[in-house]
Amino acid sequence: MDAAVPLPHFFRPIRLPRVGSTSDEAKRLAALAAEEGTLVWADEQTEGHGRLGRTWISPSGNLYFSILLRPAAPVANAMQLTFATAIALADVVAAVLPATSRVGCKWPNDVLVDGKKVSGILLESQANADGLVDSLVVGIGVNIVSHPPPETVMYEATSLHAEGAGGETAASLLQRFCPVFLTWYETWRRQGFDPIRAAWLGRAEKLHQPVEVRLDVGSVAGVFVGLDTNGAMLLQQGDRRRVILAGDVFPATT
Ligand code: BT5
Repeated sequence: MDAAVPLPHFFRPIRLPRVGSTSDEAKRLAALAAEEGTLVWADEQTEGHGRLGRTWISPSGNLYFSILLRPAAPVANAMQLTFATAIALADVVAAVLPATSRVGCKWPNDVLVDGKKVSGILLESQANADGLVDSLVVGIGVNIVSHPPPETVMYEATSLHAEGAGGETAASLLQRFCPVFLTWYETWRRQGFDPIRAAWLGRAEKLHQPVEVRLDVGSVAGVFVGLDTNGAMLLQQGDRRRVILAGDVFPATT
């Protein structure tokens, strides 16, 4: 790690010029008993991925890193940390952009600037025999200097430089992010999901608006009315309230 990038003691950084995926590397280290706080940061990824094995486009100049956590929590609750991570990122992104930028959180795992995706988050957990978390890897990609063109992504992308934060680098953003993340992680450990959910809803994109959620198979439409106690999306369809566990949210088409 650069001496120029001091991080709180919690973090145990490992910097690589290039790797397949920082999350795959963090999972490999987790299996070798690496400690909580291990942080794998790469300048470039050759096999960066998102949910469902989708590609995360990862040229050099942007930020790619993964944090290994070992919270003493049921694995079912661990996904709540997606929201803690998104709030921390949104706080940091908002702090470096012009005050006129609208920084929002899109369910479940994106940070948007004026409706465009600047960052993606991927949580991958491993449970022990009791259903508790053995390891949890939080993978984060932030577009700093460049972003993919519209024809290559399913949701319009942007970068910090494109949005007016031309002075930021991968290192400077990582340095800003780590202490903020740690504060939210501590809040979650001490107080549970409620404060995280409230903060996330305060930045939620499309809350109380009609949306279309594309599922594994097919899609559903409704009004996005909130999050349940584990972070699932609550979708109101007339008198019926549906709980959506996974999907991709788009503005309603009708
Ligand atoms: C995500 O997945 O948004 C989570 C991405 C997590 C990436 C980090 S980088 C460090 C760590 N190591 C990894 O291997 N992964 C993590 P999802 O919601 O499934 O969105 C993926 C979709 O976003 C793709 O199918 C593209 O449409 C789009 N996409 C790909 N690269 C992008 C980029 N650089 N910027 C914006 N959108 C992108």
